[in-house]
Amino acid sequence: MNQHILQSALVELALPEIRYYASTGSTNDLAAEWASQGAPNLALVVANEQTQGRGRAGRRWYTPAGAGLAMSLVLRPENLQTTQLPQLTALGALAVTTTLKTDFQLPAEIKWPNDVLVRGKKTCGVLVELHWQGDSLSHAVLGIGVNVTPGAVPAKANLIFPATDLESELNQPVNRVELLKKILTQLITWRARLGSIEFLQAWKLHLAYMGRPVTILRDNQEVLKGTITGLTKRGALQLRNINGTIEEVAFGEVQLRPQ
Ligand code: BT5
Repeated sequence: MNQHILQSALVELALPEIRYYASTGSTNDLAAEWASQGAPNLALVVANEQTQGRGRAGRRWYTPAGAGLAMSLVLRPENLQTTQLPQLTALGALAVTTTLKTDFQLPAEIKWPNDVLVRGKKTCGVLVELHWQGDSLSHAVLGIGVNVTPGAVPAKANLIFPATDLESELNQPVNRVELLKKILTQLITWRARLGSIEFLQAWKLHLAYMGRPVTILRDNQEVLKGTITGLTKRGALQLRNINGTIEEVAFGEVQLRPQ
């Protein structure tokens, strides 16, 4: 992977600008910095390695050199409605899930709110960061990390949930640039449908643990237990608790575990 290869492979997508880095701290940081200097909507940052890759709530995301995909897209508010902001994480997860299902025939699912699982193991994580100027959104950065080769999967001691990579699940090599192109193609398609019924239905269709009992944790403390029944219009998770009452979990710093 290099700047030239990326640029020629992605030419059909007509992205305004692409920046490739052999190694960087976090692509989300680079995209945010670039956005603050005027990067256009859909400006793309890709790195071969991240040394300070981030998950949510200060957790780490591992991207060793040559083993995964690490990318961040700048999204500009003039192209976004406030009600759509919580769905940006789903946009990333849906783009990866539909790519894995359609182009690789893998049984991919979305572990609400931000993970993509293959056969119950985490293969991808999404991190959306919103940057505000006072009350108005300056830009959003949508970051996606995908494990491509076994080298991308951290040691068990560093994991809070089982993980895997695409090559192990497929038992064949995966070209990272082609994978990136497919994910971005899906992302651009779903981006145009953000907030639509079709978007919500696809998200729901790919939800992991639908109809199954799960536990919701916040800061490692159990906050709710119930059976997943679906999603609200805005994308909050719906659970039926032990009393039969439907409760909603709004997007936030929560973690979901199967029981
Ligand atoms: C995420 O957070 O899953 C969001 C990950 C987003 C990464 C992308 S890469 C491009 C962009 N630039 C960044 O700096 N970040 C984004 P969370 O749900 O908080 O999960 C974090 C947890 O996942 C960690 O605490 C580990 O247990 C686990 N983890 C870390 N690296 C992993 C990997 N490569 N594969 C599977 N699990 C991993």
